[in-house]
Amino acid sequence: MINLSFLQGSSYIVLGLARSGLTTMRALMAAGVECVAWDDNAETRNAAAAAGIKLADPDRIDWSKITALVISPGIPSTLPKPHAVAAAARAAGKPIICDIELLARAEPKARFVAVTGTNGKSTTTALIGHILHSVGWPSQVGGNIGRGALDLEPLGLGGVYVLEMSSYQLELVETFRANVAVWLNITPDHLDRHGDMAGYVAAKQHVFDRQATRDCAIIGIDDKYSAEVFRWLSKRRLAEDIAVVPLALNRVITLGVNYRAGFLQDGEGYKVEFADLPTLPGEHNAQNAAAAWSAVRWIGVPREKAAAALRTYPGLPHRQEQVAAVGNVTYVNDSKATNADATARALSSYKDIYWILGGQAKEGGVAPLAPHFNRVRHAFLIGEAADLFEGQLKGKVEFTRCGDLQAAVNAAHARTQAEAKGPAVVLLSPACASWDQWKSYEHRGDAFREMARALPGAKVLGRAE
Ligand code: UMA
Repeated sequence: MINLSFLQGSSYIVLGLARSGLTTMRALMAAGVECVAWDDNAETRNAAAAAGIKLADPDRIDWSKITALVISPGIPSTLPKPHAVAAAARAAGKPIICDIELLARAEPKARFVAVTGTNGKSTTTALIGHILHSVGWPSQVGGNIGRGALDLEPLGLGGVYVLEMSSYQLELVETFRANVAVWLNITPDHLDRHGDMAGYVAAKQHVFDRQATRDCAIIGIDDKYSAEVFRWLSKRRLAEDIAVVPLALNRVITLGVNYRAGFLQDGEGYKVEFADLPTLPGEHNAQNAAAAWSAVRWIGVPREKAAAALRTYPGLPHRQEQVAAVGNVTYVNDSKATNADATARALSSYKDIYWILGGQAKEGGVAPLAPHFNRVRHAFLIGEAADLFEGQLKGKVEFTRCGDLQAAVNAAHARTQAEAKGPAVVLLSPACASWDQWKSYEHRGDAFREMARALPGAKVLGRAE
């Protein structure tokens, strides 16, 4: 846990009591810092009170005595409508920050790597953490990837915090400075919280705030918004002496890293091949690897060691995670793919796909995935989106309406046993949120993993979750 005793004498309100808020309260309380908390969910509040957390009464907060509001990133402080406590904090002129700001203040001697982007940020964050761990570099991984920033261990001088940072968190820091800022890509997402695409880009762009001499900005430049941000960064590089490392798909770029599936080449011409790794399939993972490579090289990891560590990356659950094999058929859990863009990445990584999709559809459904339909042997529809997806697949991909995930796994198993000749993939990549039938994408992915491993003749692949 991060030591916050330097905050003694100040007073905080913590809003939201899930992963971020709970760890913040624990760290503040352990350090003897005055703090109270609130959560709109009564059950969560009661559980927190039972664990010794002092609750605030949101209608009776004396803001004159409060130093700052520490808000959970999932709670809006501006758009679409500020939470009442956030609005009150703003009216009282109090800062609204997140846990990562407190981590930055608590660890002024450590270095920080911040990873952002619409897709790939968890993999890149985990990959950087894996490489640093493999070479014995003192480091900790947290943030949006799932571990609250104040739950991490103190590192001090020489240590490196590797933080996945969402657009929400980037809007809630004041002094945080990323010594290495990684921007992977950007496509429309979370527009309700940022108003429009320009607002979303601006929020993510905060990852480069306060960067100064000897810091490094790593940026994927394959989409038009990111290419624009790269142009802005390039001007800044000259003015502020920041290293800027562009990453580009399959084209040679000076002072950058180019990549394609299973392969990257750095600005010095050094090539790293990691083809055939089940944990890093596809071009999108090559971008993640190129970003992680650039980050650890900047930190100081020798390139041979970084290359060796890329090859031992174990992968993350629910992201193209190989969970089981029945003969030649591999079962892949990509439950984290809750939008078409993420599913496109999975579809482009395999051939002969038996595709399980559906849930709560996002705008546009699976229409943007049409260029990948030729890789799909059969689709199995689940959840609320079945009507919409049926219309979008009709005449293009053979499909079966299955209702729920168990029925889809059974149907996919039966069909692959009957018709798959060579290697094939049963891919759960829903392109939908899970909430119509599951608590979360993790819940859905865990269920898929169990179902696949329970099939007759199944061999367990990957980690034993
Ligand atoms: N709550 C209220 N009032 C509200 C809304 C929520 O009291 O109006 C309460 C809820 O009852 C709940 C808590 O706030 O108890 C939830 O807060 P939260 O949504 O911030 O959830 P945490 O568990 O604290 O998780 C947050 C991040 N969540 C979001 O940004 C939505 C986690 O990212 C992050 O891993 C975690 O902090 C630790 O840093 C998740 C995420 O979905 C993975 N991120 C988005 C994404 O990746 O797309 C940005």
